[in-house]
Amino acid sequence: MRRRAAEVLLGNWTGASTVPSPALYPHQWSWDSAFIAIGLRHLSPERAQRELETLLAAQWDDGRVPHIVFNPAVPLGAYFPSPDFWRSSTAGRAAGAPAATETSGIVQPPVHALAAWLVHRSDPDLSRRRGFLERAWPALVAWHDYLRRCRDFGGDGLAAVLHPWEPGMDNSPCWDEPLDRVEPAPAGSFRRADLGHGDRADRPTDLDYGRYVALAAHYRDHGYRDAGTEHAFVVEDPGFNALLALSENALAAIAGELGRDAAPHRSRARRLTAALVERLWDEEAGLFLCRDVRTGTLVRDRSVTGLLPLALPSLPGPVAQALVRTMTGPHFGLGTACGLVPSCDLRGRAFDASRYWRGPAWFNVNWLLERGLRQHGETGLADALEQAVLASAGGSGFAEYVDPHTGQARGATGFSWTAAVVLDLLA
Ligand code: 9YW
Repeated sequence: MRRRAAEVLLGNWTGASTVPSPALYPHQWSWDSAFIAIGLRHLSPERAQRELETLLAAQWDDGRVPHIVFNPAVPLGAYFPSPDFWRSSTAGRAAGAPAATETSGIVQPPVHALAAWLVHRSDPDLSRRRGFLERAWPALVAWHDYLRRCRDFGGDGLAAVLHPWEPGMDNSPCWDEPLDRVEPAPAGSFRRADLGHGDRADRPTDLDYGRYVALAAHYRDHGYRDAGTEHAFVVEDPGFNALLALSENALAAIAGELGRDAAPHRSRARRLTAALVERLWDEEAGLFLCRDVRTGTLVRDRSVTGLLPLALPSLPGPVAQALVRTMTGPHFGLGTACGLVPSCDLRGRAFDASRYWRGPAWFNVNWLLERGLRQHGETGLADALEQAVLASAGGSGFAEYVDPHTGQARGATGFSWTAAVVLDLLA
């Protein structure tokens, strides 16, 4: 199993970073690289450091870490939206996009400080010799500062996402309502590349894509400015903010290693955790919900993003216990209907066992939940989930995602973060 996972991960290495999937996603993706580095550290701590360094080298001057760093050697038609759509080096100039590297202009969940800390710990001597944390520190701090300074649209200390690609769960049912306001780009105005590599039934719909394109084009046409631009889609996502809090804790640990002041980062992690509970916790649903900032209302759909705060060590005990009940109850079925936690409510109006983030189980998310369970003393459930992740990843050819009922592969196989979390669990 370890050998097969290593083959996947090393096979997807391009020389400076790792692609999520050679055919479907032939560039570098932000949160993929964080999970990849967490797995890669068990094969080559130096490569794991380089994975993160390559990503952080494409950071914008305003602090944002772009969701895609494009490989100039890959033909434009291989992935859509390609660099000529995002035009970061020109359209993103005022926001400080790099001049020599093409990137997207949106972001993904901030798992990077956590990844950097875990990578450091896998070989502290090498890390110190290469000055890995010392060099990553300013970039990681600027990244979190960007989210705090530019993305607090709700004014409550939580970071908001401006595009369904930003929380990393593209077609989650939670975005249906806020996306209703978005006029889709006309069908003939763009060409999807993803359908050449995946089953249409496993992917977002054309209507979804029309809206993704319209939102991204609007952001681009306003110079990727956050303030002073009318944004149709503004959402507070619990998973995104839980990962930010987790990464603030990691920054505190990194600060300790570097002899810097850890206190501000610890207190930010505490404040984020408190804001999550205050603003997004829903007692009746038994999980965190997303908030549509434009209307000020909570979105009622249950998504796995609402379970991710379980990864936070300082979550109040009763909240953690309620999350465990929800995870193992009829809506997510862990240990009964499902071996892995599905991406959304098994009983929800939109559940679809094949379609991307509307039902299938994903491995990065289950890795985070396994850590959360362990952290909150649920050893039996964590052990069972760990075994299920390993069996399901191995049995599906390291699939991108799986049918949560049958474990059957969906999307691409030989997927990097699936192999990476396997390596980490086996270590
Ligand atoms: C896209 C690369 C990315 C992941 C996202 C996933 C998908 C589609 O693939 O995004 O075109 O960016 O939803 O979480 O990072 O694996």
